[in-house]
Amino acid sequence: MKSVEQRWPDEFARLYREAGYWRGETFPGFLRDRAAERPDAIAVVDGARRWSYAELHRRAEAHAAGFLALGLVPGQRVVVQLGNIAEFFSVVFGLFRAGLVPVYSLPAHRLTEIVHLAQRSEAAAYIAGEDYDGFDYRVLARDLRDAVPEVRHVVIVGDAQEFMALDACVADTANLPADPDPAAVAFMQISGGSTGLPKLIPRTHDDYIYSFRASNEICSVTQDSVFLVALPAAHNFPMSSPGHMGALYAGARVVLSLAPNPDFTFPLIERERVTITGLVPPLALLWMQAAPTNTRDLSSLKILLVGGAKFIPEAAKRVRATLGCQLQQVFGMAEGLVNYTRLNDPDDIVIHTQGRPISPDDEVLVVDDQGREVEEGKPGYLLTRGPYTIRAYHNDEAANQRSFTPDGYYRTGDVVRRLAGGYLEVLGRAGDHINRAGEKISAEEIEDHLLAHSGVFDAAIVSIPDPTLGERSCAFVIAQEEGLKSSTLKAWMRKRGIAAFKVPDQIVFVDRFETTAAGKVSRKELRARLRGEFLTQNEENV
Ligand code: OOB
Repeated sequence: MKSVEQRWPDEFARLYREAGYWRGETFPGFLRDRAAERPDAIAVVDGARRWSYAELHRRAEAHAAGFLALGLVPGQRVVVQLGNIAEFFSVVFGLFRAGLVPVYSLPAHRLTEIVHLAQRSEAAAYIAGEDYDGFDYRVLARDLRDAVPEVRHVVIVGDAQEFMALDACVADTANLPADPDPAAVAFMQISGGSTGLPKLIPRTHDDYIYSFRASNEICSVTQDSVFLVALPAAHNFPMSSPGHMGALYAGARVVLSLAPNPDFTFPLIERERVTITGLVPPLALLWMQAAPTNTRDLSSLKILLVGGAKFIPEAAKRVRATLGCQLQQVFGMAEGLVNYTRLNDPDDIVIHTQGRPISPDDEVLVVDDQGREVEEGKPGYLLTRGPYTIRAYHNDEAANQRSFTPDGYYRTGDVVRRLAGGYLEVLGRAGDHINRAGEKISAEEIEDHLLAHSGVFDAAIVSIPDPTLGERSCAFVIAQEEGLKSSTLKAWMRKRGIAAFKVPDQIVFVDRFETTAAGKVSRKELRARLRGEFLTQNEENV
């Protein structure tokens, strides 16, 4: 079994420690501290359930012992697929405490993605809720166990049927091991990258805690804050910018919403006096649209973070007038680097830029095709390294070769302009992925799925601008089966067990892909041309 590591060269690690970014804190360590300092303060609100810091800590410890009693060994990976429920926190803090490494998947993921994550991480266990949003994860668990027998343990929150119930997964905490090493990998996030299947992003206690501790300062999160988790809790953005982890670090209150739309969130904001939350642009638009007819009291909301995809200036301008709160744009990535507009920035910066890096030691390069730095104000590819940006993906040599420079910069794949003061404006992507309401979809991954259908001769996926989603996916398909319909293909894709957001929004059948005279064309060029042709033909409809 490969161990999970994330290593910075010694001289960088030394610098990051000396500068006080890496302080040797751990997830279980800070939860224990908060539970000791403010045991009765409410940590997590889930519907009618309110867990204090003491309660969350007690549950996490009991589960940590329970997980180890199953036979799991510190260092092993556990795929976690939980929605926005309180147990998300007792489970992940239990895993942290036991030195086990959560691999965060999304509730939308289905068998194909979960199998991939389990295999790539060599997971020994899977933890999910009985159902969420109408989907039964016990069925997925059975299929997973058939496909990947190495996943020996399944723990289910709620009615576990033949599996182990989370409530029963508790044991005496007397023999718990010491807290994990702060330099060790605490968990793995998944990348929304451009190529192939999702990659695994190992984040350490030291680096991740730094990112949200510093985010708390930038977003003025204190123990009096109330953070609303409207987006899926397992996403990096609502987790750490400043996110639920930032909120728990501050000793603040985390309020969970089962869905991100105003019907769910506005009543929660009123009831819990929510002060801060984060949204992707399409949801921010939805909230702004709902605000004029809204009857709920949203006056407690002070800060709205918007990120995950480009928030257009016209929309950014309207946040304060419609929702009565201050906007902070956030441009981040699960691999590390996060940029924020600051609370005291002038409106012009807040509206037109995606912020500047968290850390004085975030190194940012904006380069041309030859890797040479471009002048300030000129577009280029964004490269970065720093105290919370990974140096490698887990167990993926090919991706590491592609995604990191020899001197350790991460190639973000984003095209940006650097402006005065280090502010960044995001202009687009170099790679071929679709940013669908903040969910990143790899064109290659979906093409591979389509090509697996016997009626498909060839397929290319492109992103099309969409007024609500920001971007939607469009598949160009050359059929080799008479009468193949897009509804059939979509239904077939859903049955293959992939996240619904990856099923193409639109399928266009074509006779052939025009190639150059030489007959050779890169997928990238092909996608660009198909997209261009689509946009010219459908100008008024996009
Ligand atoms: C966040 O993380 P990921 O890993 O799902 O996606 C990262 C990518 C970036 O490379 C960029 O292409 C895009 O999402 N992105 C934005 C953006 N924020 C992210 N593009 C334009 N404008 C923005 N404000 O999406 C994420 C992680 C932490 C905080 C915020 C977002």
